[in-house]
Amino acid sequence: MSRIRSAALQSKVMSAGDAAALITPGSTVGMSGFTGSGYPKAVPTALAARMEAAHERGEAFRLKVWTGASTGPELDGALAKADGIEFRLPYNSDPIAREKINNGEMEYLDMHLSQVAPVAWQGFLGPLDAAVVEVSGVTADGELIPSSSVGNNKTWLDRAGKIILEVNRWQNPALEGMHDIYYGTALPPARVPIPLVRSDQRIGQPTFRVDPDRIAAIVETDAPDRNLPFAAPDASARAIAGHLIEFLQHEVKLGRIPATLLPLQSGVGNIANAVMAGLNDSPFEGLTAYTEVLQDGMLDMLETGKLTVASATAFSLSPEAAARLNDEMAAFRSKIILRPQEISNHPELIRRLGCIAMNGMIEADIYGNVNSTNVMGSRIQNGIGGSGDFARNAYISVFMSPSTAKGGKISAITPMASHVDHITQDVQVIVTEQGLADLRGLSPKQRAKVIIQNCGHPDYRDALADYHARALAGSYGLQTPHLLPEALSWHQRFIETGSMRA
Ligand code: 0RQ
Repeated sequence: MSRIRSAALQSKVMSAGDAAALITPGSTVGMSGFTGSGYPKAVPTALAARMEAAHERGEAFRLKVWTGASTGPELDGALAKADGIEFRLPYNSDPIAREKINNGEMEYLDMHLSQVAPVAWQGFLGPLDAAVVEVSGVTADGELIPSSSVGNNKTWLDRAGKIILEVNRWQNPALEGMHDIYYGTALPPARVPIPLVRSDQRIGQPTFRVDPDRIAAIVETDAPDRNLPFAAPDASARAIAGHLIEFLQHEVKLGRIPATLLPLQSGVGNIANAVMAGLNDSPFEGLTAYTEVLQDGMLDMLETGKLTVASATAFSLSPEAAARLNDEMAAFRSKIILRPQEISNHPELIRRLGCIAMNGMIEADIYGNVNSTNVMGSRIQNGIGGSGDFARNAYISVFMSPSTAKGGKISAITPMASHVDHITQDVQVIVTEQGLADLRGLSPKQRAKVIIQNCGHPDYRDALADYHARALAGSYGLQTPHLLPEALSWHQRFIETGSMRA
């Protein structure tokens, strides 16, 4: 049975190739997609083929591409490979696109994910010529049933000159009713409080509204989301999870947070997943999540009942977990709410709910400034994603990483961060497999002692302590002591010798 229940819209169905031909070189296109979920699959692939053909004829064909966050190989991978992206926002984790960005062949604006929709409305990014949005169905009265991510789709659908829909039959029909699309946002001075006070609250409607006259094409697809499998938690990830859970238990014991904790936000990746696995085995009960993406660990916790509700903007599941969710979507629907990313990541709501934010990092310096994005200060890994939205506004903001990277050749704790995404004021707890540094209420010099002692790897700890001691003796000022010619020398040594070790 067709997923397009509106007879009027059935007439707009065409092939991916014909739909792709509606997008002209140089235009700005807003696409759906958040992690490997809910991104369009057929039209970008057809677009990449058109780009390659144009380039062979010696014609230019590149686009400015906006999305929710990262997407899949059929979108970022295919377009980057075709050399078809001139400008990309707000997040990328595709390896081909990453290479192009780091080679200077693609412009990339790495943004706080909560700010993308409001910034698009402000208008300085220029017009949005087209939207290519995956949905899981169209209702009889022409409203759109969102897919496995919401991202910025509401904004793309509201603002794009023309709309191309991919209606993906692979998405579970039981997704219908899971989403909460809030239509009450506005730019100042018309902006009003967002009436959400609990993670499990619905404040919007389950579908996107759209003017059917603006829909230029509908492409029917049957293609899976492609997310990467998670590595099983290794010893280091388990140790990080252990330190963090012990810390949370201690906070509960002291009465600083309730026994059900506060709404959890967890980043993506191996360590974040290990923390969720650890929480699933912990004595905590009745937990809630107000987060950006829902990954395997949270799905497990929803299944065991440890987690009563999870609010997010997208699924970020391994293929096995996605299959499990798909099998039991109807049962999960009452426990999961997917919202636009301007709501899932909204500073007002994160501050009100008092989220416990737990995100990965590339490096932290001895004063607790955190680099989430730029390796050796200049090579982008992914992007800031939602980490800034959550870290600044959280009740407790935690950053975690193994204490070394690249087989021990890089220390994740450095004298000075080579790039700063999260200033020391936004970083309250740092955790490595070595231990946890609770930085709340500490001055920079006090922070340095705790970070070096608790989080530094033994191979680098003495060198960190030595740097700090010499900085205390020779710094221009003593608030945040540094020896400037030496502060980034560990990074320079890595670039020159392949190791930070002296
Ligand atoms: O690279 O794959 O080439 O080996 O970074 O590192 O250790 O697997 O850890 O998957 O948790 O990612 C910060 C990148 C950590 C992630 C970051 C290299 C390392 C490896 C991955 P390889 P790990 P994770 C909300 C939260 C920003 C967005 C965010 C991230 C690769 O957490 O992108 O927080 N965060 N979103 O080798 C050089 C170092 C390194 C390093 C790690 N110090 N130097 N390379 N790596 N540390 C969710 C969303 O926004 C969707």
